Amino acid sequence: DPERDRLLYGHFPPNFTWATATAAYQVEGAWDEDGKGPSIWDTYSHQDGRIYNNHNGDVACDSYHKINEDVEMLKSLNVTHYRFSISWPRVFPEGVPSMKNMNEKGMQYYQDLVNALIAANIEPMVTLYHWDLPQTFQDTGGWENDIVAVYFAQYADLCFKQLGDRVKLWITFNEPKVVASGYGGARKAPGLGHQSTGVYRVTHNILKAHAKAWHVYDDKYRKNQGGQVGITLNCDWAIPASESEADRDAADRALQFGLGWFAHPIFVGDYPDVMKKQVLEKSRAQGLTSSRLPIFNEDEINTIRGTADFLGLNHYTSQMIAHHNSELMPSSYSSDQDILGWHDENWPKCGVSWLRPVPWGIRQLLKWIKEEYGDPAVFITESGIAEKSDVEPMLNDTWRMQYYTAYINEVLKAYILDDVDVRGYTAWSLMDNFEWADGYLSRFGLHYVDFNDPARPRTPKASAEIFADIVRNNGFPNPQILSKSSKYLS
Ligand code: GBH
Repeated sequence: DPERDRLLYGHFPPNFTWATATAAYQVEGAWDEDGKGPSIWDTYSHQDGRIYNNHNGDVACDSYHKINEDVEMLKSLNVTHYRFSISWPRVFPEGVPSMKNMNEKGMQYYQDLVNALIAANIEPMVTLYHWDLPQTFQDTGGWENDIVAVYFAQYADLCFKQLGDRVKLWITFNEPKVVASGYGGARKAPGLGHQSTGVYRVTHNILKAHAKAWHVYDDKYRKNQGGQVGITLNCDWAIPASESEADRDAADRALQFGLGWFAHPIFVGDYPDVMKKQVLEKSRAQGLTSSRLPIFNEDEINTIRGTADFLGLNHYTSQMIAHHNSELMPSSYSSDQDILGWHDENWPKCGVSWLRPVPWGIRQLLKWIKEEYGDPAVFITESGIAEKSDVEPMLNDTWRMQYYTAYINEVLKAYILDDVDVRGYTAWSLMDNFEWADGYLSRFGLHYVDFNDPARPRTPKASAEIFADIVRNNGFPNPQILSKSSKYLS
């Protein structure tokens, strides 16, 4: 690919969406203030040994009390949008949503945040679910219990009703794959080990919940509010380890299990064929009479198909993928795929082991999505890189400048050279925050946060200036008018 390592000068479309993202549990703090109910992440973080150094999100960045500070940071980055999430148990402490059950003070925080953003000419992009399920629902099975899908639609309905006059971009779920992993043995709430069946039941219900929420918007709000509702999926690009057919099929399976699991039901209808075949065959070989992957009936297939006005994509890294005959037992989402994935040793490292920058991977994935799902509108809803608190340089984060410059330039190639309908780019994250099982050890922010200081001061890292420069230029000006960011492209 001759374009791969070359810099492309050019601009994104005039209405391109530039954003940074956060999530409620990772930044808000105030975990039990003003009537907020506990979420599964409060419960999980408060258990001994779950999180690095037993950190938790009790205070986090204290964003619940720092609307002005957060908006000032956003202004300094020139962004057009801010992606944040609503904490379900902050607005409905018992989980069950109704106007009667609404926690006025909790909802007021989001009202104030939305108003402050709009006053600053920054549009909100709101995620309804970034992993913090009300604990009350977990006590009856959480996402493995299909009634939660019904409650989710009611929750979405009331959020549209309260905020939809000003919020025009809604994301139902952030990374359902990761939500499910919390039931399948990953270091995520609720921390269960229901690996081989739990993960599939969870996502089955999340797909139903997503579709219900989209239909609520479509039926009740779209006409008057005129917004869009999508879903955010995370996926690494999959590079076949060799030219062999087996490895190319394996890379395709990685994408079908990784992205197709959700994108296929939503953009095409039903789970990907290869996933249905693979899990059924494995299940039979294991002695089960039916597949561990649940089955959608015709009605469900039709209700879920077509329920995304856009695809949100969280993309950080790529993997080499080879075919691998997994052991039959124990069964898991991972072994169901019959693949082996790894990072090429030449890719640079960063502060988290799962992430190595491969800028050209984002362009390949965007092209794949365009072809596979009929050219949907795509917003990159997260992308970024981390340093480790104690080891790496904090403010002079040259490698983050390189990361954003190179990744965004590859997104530009997807737009200009491949004609991908990419609508926006979002940096993860506005500031360092509670990085789930890593606690405050891994830092993804464009702003440094001092977690030892009760005031949680925010300081721009060097990358903040470069990101703001790219945003101000809406891309990469031509060689005659070099932008600051261009020097990070070789
Ligand atoms: C995003 O997930 C999340 O949406 C965001 O909240 C988070 O802060 C951000 O990434 C940075 O991590 O530890 O080896 O088991 C990105 C997808 C999926 C990447 C789970 C890390 C765990 C790998 N993530 N994965 S490992």
